[in-house]
Amino acid sequence: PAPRTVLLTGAAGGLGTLMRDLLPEYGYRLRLLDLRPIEGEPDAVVADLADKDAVREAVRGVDAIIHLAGISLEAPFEKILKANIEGTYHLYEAAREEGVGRIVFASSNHAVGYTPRPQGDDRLIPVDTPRRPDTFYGLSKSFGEDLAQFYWDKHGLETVSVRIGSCFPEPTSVRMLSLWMSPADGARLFHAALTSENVGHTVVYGSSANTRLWWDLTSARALGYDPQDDSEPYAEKLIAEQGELQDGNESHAYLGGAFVTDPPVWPY
Ligand code: NAI
Ligand code: 15L
Repeated sequence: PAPRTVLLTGAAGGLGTLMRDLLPEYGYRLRLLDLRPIEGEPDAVVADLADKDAVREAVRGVDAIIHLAGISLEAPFEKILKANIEGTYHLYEAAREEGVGRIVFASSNHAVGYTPRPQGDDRLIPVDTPRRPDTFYGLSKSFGEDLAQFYWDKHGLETVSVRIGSCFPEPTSVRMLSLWMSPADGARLFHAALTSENVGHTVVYGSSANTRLWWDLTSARALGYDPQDDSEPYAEKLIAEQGELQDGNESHAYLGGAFVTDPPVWPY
C-alpha cells in the first residue's frame, strides 16, 4: 500500500516549506518536525535531532519519512557531526526501532561535488560515480548514503537517497541551469521515491529535465519519476547577466560549483 502518513523533517526550511505546500496534493498526511517552530503549524514537533527520545516519538506510527533536517551549507566539522551525522543516525535508529519501512534522504550534489562538470561530448555523470565530497557538509551527505546502505543491508530499512541539485522556485545562476529541480518536480520525485516498490537503497540525482543537464536521471526515472520542467527558459537572462561558465575558473570546474572554492557558510 502507498504510504500515507509521512514525517517531514526540516519542515521549517526552504525545501520543507515548498514540500508542505505540494505534497498534500498527492494524498499524504504530513507530520512536521524542525528545530524551529513553524508559524501556523501548532502541531509541528519542535525538536532537535540530537534528542533521541523526541525523534523516536516523532517517528512512531508514520509510514515513511522524508529527511530534510540538518545543516544545509558548510559549517565547522563539530556542528556537521552533531546535526547531520549523529542526527541522521538517531533518525535511522528511531525508524528501525519503530518499524518504519522507508526513508527518503535529502543527499546533495555536494556528496560528489569534486566531480568535474561534463563538457562537450562528455557523458552525463552516472549515479555510481565515486563519491567526492567538496565540503564537510558534502562529507556528511556521503555518510548519510552509507548509513542508508547499511540500514538496508543490515535491517531491511529502505532508502532512496536523492542527490538534490538546486531546488528553489527559480534557478538563480548559470550553474543552476544544469542542476535546477523545480519544486513541482521535487514533489514528483519525492512521491516516486515514496511509492516505487522494492527500492532497497537506491541513489538518484534530483533535478528537472534540464536542457543543460550534467547528470544521469536514469535511476530516478526508474522509480517512476517523470520530470516536467526544464530550466532553459531562464537561460538567456542568466547568461546575459552572469556570462557563461569559464574554463580555468576553479569555481566553475566542478559539479559543486563555488562549494569547492568558497562554500556558503551556515549562519547559526
Ligand atoms: P534549510 O537550511 O532551509 O532547512 C533545513 C532545516 O533543518 C531548517 O529549518 C533547520 O531549522 C532544520 N534543522 C537543522 N538542524 C536541525 C536539527 N539538529 N534538528 C532538527 N532540525 C534541524 O535547507 P533546505 O534548502 O530546505 O534543504 C533541505 C535539505 O535538503 C537539507 O538536508 C539540505 O542539505 C538538502 N539539500 C537541499 C538542496 C536545495 O537545493 N534546497 C540541495 C541539496 C540538498
Ligand atoms: C545544497 O546542497 C544546498 O543545501 C543548497 O542550499 C544549494 O546550495 C545547493 O546545494 C546547490 O548546490 O545549489
